[in-house]
Amino acid sequence: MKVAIVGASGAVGQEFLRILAERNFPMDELVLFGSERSAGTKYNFKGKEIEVKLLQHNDDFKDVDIAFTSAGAGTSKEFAETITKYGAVMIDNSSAFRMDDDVPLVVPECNAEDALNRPRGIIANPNCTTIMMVVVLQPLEKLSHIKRIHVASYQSASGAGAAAMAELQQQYKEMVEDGEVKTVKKFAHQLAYNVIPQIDVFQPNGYTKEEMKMFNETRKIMHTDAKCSAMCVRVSSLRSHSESVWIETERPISVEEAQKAIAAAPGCTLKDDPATLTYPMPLETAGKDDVYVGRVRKDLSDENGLTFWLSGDQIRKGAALNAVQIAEYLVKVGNVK
Ligand code: 2RA
Repeated sequence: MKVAIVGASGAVGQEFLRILAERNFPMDELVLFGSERSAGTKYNFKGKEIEVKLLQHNDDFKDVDIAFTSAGAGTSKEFAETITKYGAVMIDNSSAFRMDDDVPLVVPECNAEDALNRPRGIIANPNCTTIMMVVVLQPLEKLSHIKRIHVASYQSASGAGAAAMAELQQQYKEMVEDGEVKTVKKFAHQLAYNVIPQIDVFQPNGYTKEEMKMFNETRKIMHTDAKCSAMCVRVSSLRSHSESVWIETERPISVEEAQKAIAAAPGCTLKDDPATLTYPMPLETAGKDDVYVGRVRKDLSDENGLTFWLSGDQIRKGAALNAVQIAEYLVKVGNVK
């Protein structure tokens, strides 16, 4: 088994290295690819130095079985043919192919089998905010069909990449040292000591692209007709996204039923005890694999409504971990090359 990481120097690329090592992913060789800026950089993987190769249109992917790509939608589109032409499975972290009919969009806890039907050799990894929400919606959908979803997100700097995380830290430093923020490049506005009610670009309907991803991707992953109305907000936490979710189900679900289903669901951890001020927070969920859920309660405005809070590491379950879990599923069912 030969595995490639495209975009090895990015926040998600670096997480791939850690997760593949931690989970002892079954492989004989790992190759790293990157842009001109990162080519030549060496990274340690299980005690061995691996040098990043320049991503080019050549035969470098001939023997590759699985390629994890995380270098932006433009690169994924440009290199998809080069990466897949000899049969490699491309598990793509960008938004390039997510809504294409001939590309499965997979969260293993929800629709692992969809990964087996990939006419173009590409499997898309969903948007981080969507991944974390559907992992929790899936066990609730089994209790009663979810008709409607409202969600407000609290997304950390990490969602915008490693440089954005560094910029947030720089902004806090500038505030302390100079009394004002001078560096504002990665976000539309200063993020330190602020929240920004915009993630990605605005669409003609007034929603942002991030918000429309939650609407469209949720339907594709869960094979559902549920409608999801989202408000996505960037907050000044460093890593791990959180979400406030309201659902309306066909029949009322009790808090106890929901808590039990969430606690038993793969990929979810219930952390819900108001008496001891126990609920998930990004500071604690950063670096963890599961999506953590708390504050489960009835929606006071809707008899069939339930509301809860979730928090999970956007770089892990929201990106690299989900992709590795897709690959683990393909290995398990013997469906790689
Ligand atoms: C963000 N969801 O947090 C995006 C990353 N895909 O910016």
